[in-house]
Amino acid sequence: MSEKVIDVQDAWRERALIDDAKYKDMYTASVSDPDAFWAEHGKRIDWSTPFTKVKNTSFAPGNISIKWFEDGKTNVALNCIDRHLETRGDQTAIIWEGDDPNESKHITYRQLHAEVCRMANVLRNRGVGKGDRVTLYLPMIPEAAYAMLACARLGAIHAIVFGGFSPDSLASRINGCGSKVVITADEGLRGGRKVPLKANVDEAIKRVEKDLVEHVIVVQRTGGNVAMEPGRDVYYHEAAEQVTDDCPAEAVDAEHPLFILYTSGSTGQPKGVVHTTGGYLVYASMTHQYVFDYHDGDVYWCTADVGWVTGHSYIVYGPLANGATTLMFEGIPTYPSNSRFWEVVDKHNVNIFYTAPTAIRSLMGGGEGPVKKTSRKSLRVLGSVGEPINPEAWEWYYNVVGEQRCSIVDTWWQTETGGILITPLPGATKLKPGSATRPFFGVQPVMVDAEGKELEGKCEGNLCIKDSWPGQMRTVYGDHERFEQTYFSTYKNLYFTGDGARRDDDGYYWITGRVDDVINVSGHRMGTAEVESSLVAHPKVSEAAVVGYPHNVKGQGIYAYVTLNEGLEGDDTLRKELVTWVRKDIGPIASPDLIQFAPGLPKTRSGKIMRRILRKIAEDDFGSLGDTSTLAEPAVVDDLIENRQNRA
Ligand code: 6R9
Repeated sequence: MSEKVIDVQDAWRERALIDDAKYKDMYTASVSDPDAFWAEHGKRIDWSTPFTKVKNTSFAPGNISIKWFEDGKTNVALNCIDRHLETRGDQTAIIWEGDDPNESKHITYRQLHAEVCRMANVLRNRGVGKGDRVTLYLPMIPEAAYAMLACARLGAIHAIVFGGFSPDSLASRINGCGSKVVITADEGLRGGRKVPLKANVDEAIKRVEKDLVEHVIVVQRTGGNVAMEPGRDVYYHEAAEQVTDDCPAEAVDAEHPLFILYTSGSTGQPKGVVHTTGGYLVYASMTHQYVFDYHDGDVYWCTADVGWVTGHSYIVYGPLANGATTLMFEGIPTYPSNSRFWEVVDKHNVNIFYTAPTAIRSLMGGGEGPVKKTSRKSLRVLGSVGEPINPEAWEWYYNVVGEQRCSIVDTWWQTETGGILITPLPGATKLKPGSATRPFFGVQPVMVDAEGKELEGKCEGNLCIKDSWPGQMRTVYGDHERFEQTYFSTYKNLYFTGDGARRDDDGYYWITGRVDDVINVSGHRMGTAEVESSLVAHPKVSEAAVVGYPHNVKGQGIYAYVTLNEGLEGDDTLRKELVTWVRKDIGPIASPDLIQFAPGLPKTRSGKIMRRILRKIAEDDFGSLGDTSTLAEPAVVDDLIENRQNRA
């Protein structure tokens, strides 16, 4: 709990789009008359048919309905590409930096237009049109952005699956949204290692509904030898030779879906979060401009992967809608050395840099040397996203990376929110290390206690949002009831974020992390239920309970309590077997860090696992287990403590 306050520096304020007075004025306007505010800011994108209606939203029980700009028509690709051609056709839209430091290229807006049109024509020739779902399973190569924008151009809906997910996870997502077309690459390349993407797609397709996937389009990245199924699979470069680079953009309704992105929740399998066209683009572009204080000519770099929402909103859609130069990085922060991020900053004169606390913490481990040997003079704004940033990492980012010259924006948001909701603005907000500070325009955070009572002033509780903003998700794909249940049933008339937070005397928010059964591992969301169901599917496992525990680099690690079938003994070999099992089943990001074999789990008399106790033991903080009187068998707790795996 750092009480340090860092004032807005004159240099930040002088060049900034928004200063404190302007923030206050605009914020007040945005919440007192949202219709007028968003009617004005809705014009930041081009509309084929202008909207006359602005906000039409309801969080009322039984009637959750979110619509913005609903009678307007537009197209995201037109906004991200075509409208810039006249003024900035020759400006770089995307700087691509390969995994290998000797490989990079610049793609102008004019080139982007041609590439996206080609990709759209390749899709169109395979029957893809408005409303069709297309699954993307791609590495961080420009074709990932082309494919997203090509779908948008046709009014098709992309569903990106992060390249680190297993064939099984990919299969359930292809099935879930019913994609007839999959776009992938032969292999990915990260940190000098190859990722067998096409082979994974082949495995996945064996597990999806028969005959669902009609076409697999394969971008050649490494040139590796991959199996190609005649009639189904085609190399992208071959298909692209057959088409022109001219493709009309389909004007769609503001509420037409742009993409589906699967994300983990506290129960069941991942949900398909649906984002639509108009409101999403207005919100993504506006937050990108103001939060990063983006000015024409700036070079902006977000290190996320397009497989996550941050890549959608802040590598592709927000920046390109603003006519920005956005850098796309294929590699990892530690390859070929710990200096890589900063070398890339110098190579491309990056002004705005946006990454995750886990990356900062892992680089901190390597000391200041690898940072200091680079210049970083071009940097002006440093962003953080994905998990709470601890004050030590914040200070290192500020002092060492930014040399106290750059403002830090700790941006809190979620897949569901489409864009940043709580954040400093560089020219407006005094900073407190570890705090995401204040709400963005139109966002009304509300703190509630466990009973749903609204808390006033300084407090600690559960973070909810009172009213809709244009970037909000609209539904869970194919399951609106689950949408209502997950986000609007816990507290009436409020969107519940799943996060806990504290609010201080200045009205600043300090996000403390998830209060539900979601763990955040290196900024990646994982549902404990998903890991548990993977573990219990192993033939030797009878029961499993998974919790998060504090991890120095990852933020949270995955701690699994596993009960084996009668008569079986756990050992390190079985531990490894279970880790491999989960990696294969879900993907490497779900690998348990610690596994404790537990003859019994602490349960209430009604059979509910008492996760609170399991969390405490996993945290190595068993002195304060709280009330254990409702346990069916109190003795299991002693065994759990004795054999705990995290002796911090
Ligand atoms: C954008 C993104 C969302 C969850 C969210 C929260 C955590 C994200 C944060 C943060 C503290 C920040 N989170 N940003 N916690 N400070 N600046 O990460 O989306 O993958 O859906 O994760 O991440 O717990 O609820 P997503």
